Order: sequence, then structure tokens, then C-alpha cells
Amino acid sequence: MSTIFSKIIAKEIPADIVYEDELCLAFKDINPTAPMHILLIPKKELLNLSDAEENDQALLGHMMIKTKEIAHSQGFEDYRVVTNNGAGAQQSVFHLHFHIIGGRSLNWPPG
Ligand code: DGP
Repeated sequence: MSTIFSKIIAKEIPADIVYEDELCLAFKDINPTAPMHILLIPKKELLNLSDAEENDQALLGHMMIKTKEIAHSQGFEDYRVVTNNGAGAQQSVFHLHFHIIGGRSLNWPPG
């Protein structure tokens, strides 16, 4: 089930990494939709949010808490966190990732 994101985690292909710790990695999206468009991914291979289970609570909580630090490091106070869960929701890479988007006025609702 490995994807291109596993290769980014393994540093087999380059990415513009903005944050890394033992549990997760954040890097700039190759096709940004806003001045800040970061992808935050777990190092654990989860397909998407639906693939996460009770024992992933700490990992997911850790990642949510880190979004603030990552956005602040890019100079942004306000930001949106979104995940596309499944092909019907426009998920194209099947390794869980949270888009952290900001730096422009964001519309609501999305999609
Ligand atoms: P999604 O549609 O939610 O699965 O978003 C996948 C995102 O991943 C999309 O915005 C483009 C980004 N992406 C795909 N391949 C690469 C890559 O090799 N490097 C980087 N930095 N981003 C990628």
C-alpha cells in the first residue's frame, strides 16, 4: 500500500519539509492552492482517516496539536485543516494527510 508519501518519509524523493518528529512529517504541497499549503502526514501508513482506529488516538491528537505550530512557523495565525477521505471526497494519495491551508481569504463551504 506504500505511496509516494512513504518515499518522502524515507527521503527517497525530495520534498520541502517544514516540520518533522518521530510521529509525523509536514511538507509543502507540490500543487499549492494557497500561499500556505502544507501536507501533514503520519509516518505510520494509514490509508486515510477511516483507516485509523482507537489506538491511533494519540497519533491523531498529536498531529492536530502540531497544526498550530506548523502554521505559525509559516507566518500564519489563521488556517484551515482538511482531509479528503476516499476517492469520492477527492482523495488522490492513499496515505492519510491533512492539508493545512492559509494565507488567503478562504471560502466556505468548500467543494
Ligand atoms: P488529496 O487530493 O487530498 O489526496 O491530496 C493529495 C495532495 O498531494 C495534492 O494536493 C498534491 C500532493 N502531492 C501529490 N504528490 C506529491 C509529491 O510527490 N510531493 C508533494 N510535495 N506533494 C504531492
